[in-house]
Amino acid sequence: MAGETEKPVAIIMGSQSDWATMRHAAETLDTLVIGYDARIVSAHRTPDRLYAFAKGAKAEGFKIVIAGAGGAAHLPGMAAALTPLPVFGVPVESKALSGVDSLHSIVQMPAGIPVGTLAIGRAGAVNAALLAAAVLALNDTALAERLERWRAAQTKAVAEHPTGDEA
Ligand code: RP5
Repeated sequence: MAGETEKPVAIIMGSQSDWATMRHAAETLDTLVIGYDARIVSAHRTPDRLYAFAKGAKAEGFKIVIAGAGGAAHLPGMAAALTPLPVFGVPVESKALSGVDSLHSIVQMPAGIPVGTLAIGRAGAVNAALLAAAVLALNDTALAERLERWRAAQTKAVAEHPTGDEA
């Protein structure tokens, strides 16, 4: 069970196969020293688990839910319908349609139930974690400083000129 401040982020995903993508959200949270709990919660295969998780997420102490799913990706939207917490959706790259199906499933929410939708795949997973960090940093000065340092390091790491033989 997540503590009130120890694990403010829940990372949920529709399948074990989503972990290859969602682990990038976890690693980004690790870098910023933000606690999280990662769980497999499928809207289609484990609907009762989804209902129990989403209804209880706030009481568990979570502040933000990051939800990744692929294909007919109902997980973020269903979670958002069942919890008052902010939900950030990560479209997982699917084999059949390269994640465009996931993106459309997650981004096209009807007015009234928002899901903050990120990019397909790794970029979306990383950015979901960074967005969660930015929200949590509003009430956490130490985290705000860590996030600022992370961004400064990223800027510093960009070379002015490319290297290698590629044209
Ligand atoms: C979705 O179906 C999952 O989010 C996953 O992206 C996709 C495929 O799942 P597996 O068949 O690999 O378990 O529910």
